[in-house]
Amino acid sequence: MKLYSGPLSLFTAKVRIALDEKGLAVERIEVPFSRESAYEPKHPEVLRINPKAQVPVFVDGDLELYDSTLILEYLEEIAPTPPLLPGDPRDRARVRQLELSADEVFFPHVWTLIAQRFYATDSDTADPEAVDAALAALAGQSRELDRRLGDADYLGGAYSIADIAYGMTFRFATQLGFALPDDAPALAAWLERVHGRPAFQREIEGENAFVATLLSAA
Ligand SMILES: N[C@@H](CCC(=O)N[C@@H](CS)C(=O)NCC(=O)O)C(=O)O
Repeated sequence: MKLYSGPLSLFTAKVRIALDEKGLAVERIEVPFSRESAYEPKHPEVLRINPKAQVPVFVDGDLELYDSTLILEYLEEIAPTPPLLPGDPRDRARVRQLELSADEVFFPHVWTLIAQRFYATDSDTADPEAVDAALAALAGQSRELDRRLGDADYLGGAYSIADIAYGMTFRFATQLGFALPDDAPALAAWLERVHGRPAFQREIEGENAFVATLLSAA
């Protein structure tokens, strides 16, 4: 199995963590990435396999897959233990919905922070109003997640792909200056629990090492 992987790609990180949680070994091919050129030039295999030209791309023999959500589904099918989806169909659907909302409802505001605070570093391109709106939206969604968690340890009851997706997305948000609201204590405890998992720790160490190389090259 092969994973075309972006060193700082949040969506690839979801796959890296799921592989680690399941104890699956893959050949990892890092695609070009820099702060100046982002994902250019594109890796030729990524261009060939993914019409969206994005990572992650996953290859298992003659199966070629793109999109982190679909890759996570496939990993669950081929390696159901330890499970990252619940057994009950209604609970599975809820977890899938949460995983999708991490990518499509929460992440777009994190993307604003990435665009504004990681890529657009000069005052001509920076848009402080967009940043304020993104931070407010993230705070609102954080409070909803806090209410949803209540006394539960994980978003879907047991640890799942929803925790992987939100756990990584919150990491990017907090790295880029988002602070969890003070009135979301269950969420803060959840984030600490998720980030404390060995698979998250290894992912975070790898990302920190890559960021250190970016900073030392700057
Ligand atoms: N929905 C896709 C999103 C993938 C995505 O946005 N990948 C980013 C890196 S995190 C990428 O390759 N960006 C380069 C580009 O869009 O040109 C997934 O879940 O895999």
